[in-house]
Amino acid sequence: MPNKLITNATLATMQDDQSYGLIPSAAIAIRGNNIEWLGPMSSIPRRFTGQSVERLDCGNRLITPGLIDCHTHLVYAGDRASEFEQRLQGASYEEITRRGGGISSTVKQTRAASQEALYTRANSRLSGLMNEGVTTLEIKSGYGLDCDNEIKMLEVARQLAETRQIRIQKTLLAAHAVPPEYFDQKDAYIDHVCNDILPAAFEAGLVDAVDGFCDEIAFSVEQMERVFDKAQSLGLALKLHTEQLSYSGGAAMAAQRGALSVDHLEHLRPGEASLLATHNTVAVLLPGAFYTLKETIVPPIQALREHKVSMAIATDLNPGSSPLNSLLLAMNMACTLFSLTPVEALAGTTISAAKALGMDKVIGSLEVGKSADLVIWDTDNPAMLAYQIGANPCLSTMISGKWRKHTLRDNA
Ligand code: DI6
Ligand code: FE
Repeated sequence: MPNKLITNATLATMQDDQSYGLIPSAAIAIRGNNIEWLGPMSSIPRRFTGQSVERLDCGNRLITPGLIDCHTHLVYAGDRASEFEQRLQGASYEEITRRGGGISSTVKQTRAASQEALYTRANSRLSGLMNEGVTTLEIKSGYGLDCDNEIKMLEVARQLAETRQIRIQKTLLAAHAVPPEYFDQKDAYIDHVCNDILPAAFEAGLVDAVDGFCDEIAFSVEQMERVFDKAQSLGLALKLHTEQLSYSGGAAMAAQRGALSVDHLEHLRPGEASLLATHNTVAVLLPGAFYTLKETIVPPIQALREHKVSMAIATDLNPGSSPLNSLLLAMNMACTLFSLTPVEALAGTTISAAKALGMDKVIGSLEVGKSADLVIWDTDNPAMLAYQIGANPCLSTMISGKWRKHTLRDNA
């Protein structure tokens, strides 16, 4: 692979979550998979000015780190459009769940689907995200709820990572809902997760982290602690869906165990923000679910900000509470619905999202030594990314030093 030099760029380096880290009239040099140098055009090192270096002039356009969608349920079968209609007639998400709809209805369809069928559907959703500059995403299981089907979902995630030019983190979310065969036996299902599903998926090399849904309609803090005990005994990282529909205390528990992230957080108590800060746990905000469920209680953003908690933003792409196939739109929603600034929104899908996946040593910012994952945008102003609705200014994407989408060159 030839070394590459991208010139005439406006770099938003995103080296921390407080500013864009803008370098105007800049260049960025890539050797192999990594960023080797970046800085002003006036000080490009000589070794990058030779004939053998592949050069690209980007006409002062903006370059950011590759976007990271750190919370998705990308792999599932079917859809829940009929529940959308029921909710519009007044039924709540919880009521639909208690009637046997909700997550259970996707479980039924996902269990019935072949691995190939799941791959085909997930692959087309993945293309939508990748076209907007996503270079890394996380995929959760959680619609199989037994050994074979949870593994089937994670195998699809692995297959996507092998066949598409994308970085994928796999999260086991077996404690997402109670499957029908364990009706009214939540504790027995949690035993099954700890004794069978988690060890089997781990043995198969399919688990980077373990997640759960801590809520009245799902699992209690005590039940999640049992899953986390098992996960930690295997050395796995933790994440938790919590404080989404009601307050449970799950975020405090997860943070105290050093979880990578706690996700949703509409009902987080402002006084708990300091715990997240102390334990370096990222607050993952999911405005697509807030919007879809017409929630009115907003996560305690000001408290998170004051305590300098890293805030990530993700799509939560799933068929029920967030059928949102656009990370740029999630950024826009985070600004309009949660009052994040455009800087916070971009940090939320770059450096803070990398932290939420435990990958911030490798990706998430434009920094010497990190992987050359970047996006060239058809603008010179980073605020445009969160500002526009339904536009896609992504021109070119590079992952690990290799071009993927490359409209800028192809149309030149
Ligand atoms: N919270 C969510 O928003 C998703 N899972 C969860 O625990 C919803 C998943 C679904 O409705 O299918
Ligand atoms: Fe989710």
